Amino acid sequence: MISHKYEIEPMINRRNFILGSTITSITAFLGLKEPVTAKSSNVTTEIKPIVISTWNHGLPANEAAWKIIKSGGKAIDAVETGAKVPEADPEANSVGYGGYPDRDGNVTLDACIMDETGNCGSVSYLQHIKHPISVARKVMDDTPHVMLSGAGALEFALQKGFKKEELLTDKSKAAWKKWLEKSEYSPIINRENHDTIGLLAIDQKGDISGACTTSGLAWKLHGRVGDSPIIGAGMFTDNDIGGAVATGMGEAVMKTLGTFLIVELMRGGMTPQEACEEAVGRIAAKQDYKSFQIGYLAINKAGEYGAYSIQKGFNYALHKNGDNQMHKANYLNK
Ligand code: SD4
Repeated sequence: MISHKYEIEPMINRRNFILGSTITSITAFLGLKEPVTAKSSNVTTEIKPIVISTWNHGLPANEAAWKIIKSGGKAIDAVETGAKVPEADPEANSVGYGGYPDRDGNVTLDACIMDETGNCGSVSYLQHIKHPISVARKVMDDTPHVMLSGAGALEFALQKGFKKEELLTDKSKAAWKKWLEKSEYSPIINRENHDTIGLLAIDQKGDISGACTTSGLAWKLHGRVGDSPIIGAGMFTDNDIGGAVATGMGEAVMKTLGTFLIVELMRGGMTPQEACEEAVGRIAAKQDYKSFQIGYLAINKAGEYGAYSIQKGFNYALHKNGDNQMHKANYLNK
């Protein structure tokens, strides 16, 4: 297991390493530049660019992210660009524009982003801005802070040139009105009326970044903030080790700082799959896990990935070796 810092091999040395014709032709197929290797101590590992993200809306998000990776761009730009796809999609009723509102009819958004240097930014309880992930990026890039919330986050976004918009679509409003008829909050196990997007990417330099964005639980209490904007809960990356993202009932993730835990478990030697399973196990050990869903995705520096959830039905999009496909995660509650 890789638990050490990688360095990019100088161009001149690359050819001395084990990059055979197969790798070269795969790379050509992907349209990537010449293969790059990463080296630590005496171990040389081929860098394997990858994008992985939660749920069905991960497929178009991965496509957008992969375009950036393929052209030699940075993982941080890839995950931001990918996250913006469902944020802008009115049919994605759990993210950004068109997201289901809280029980009082307000669409309130949470998002966070983290780059290869360990820098990160986040917004919580942000209203009227279609792309909270880009506001989180501005918090990261342009301020000494990590998180801005509520009215202050909105003010900051407007100062940065973001447009104030109505995010509640007619369709989401109609769904809310229907819910109001009974005003009962009864989570459906798989969706719980929400499907956050979390993305992780490794670029051609081997750098890792992550992003997570959501409108949170539908019909939540006004003011409720979930795990998605919390660094180490909804998403965490460490460029030496790997990264993880979470989806599902945010309260359970926050109680265990799930994505930080996964990265630390990988640092300790677990594979991404083992780490996701252990993190789900930590929740199951102390919480009534049969009543809610949590899904985790993780990648490590070697480009290996893992996925695990509490309940059946968690799926994810994986862009790897030029192929963008949906996969079903294994799960605990059988
Ligand atoms: C939240 N974790 O607000 C988010 C929601 C989510 O799939 O992930 N939905 O609790």
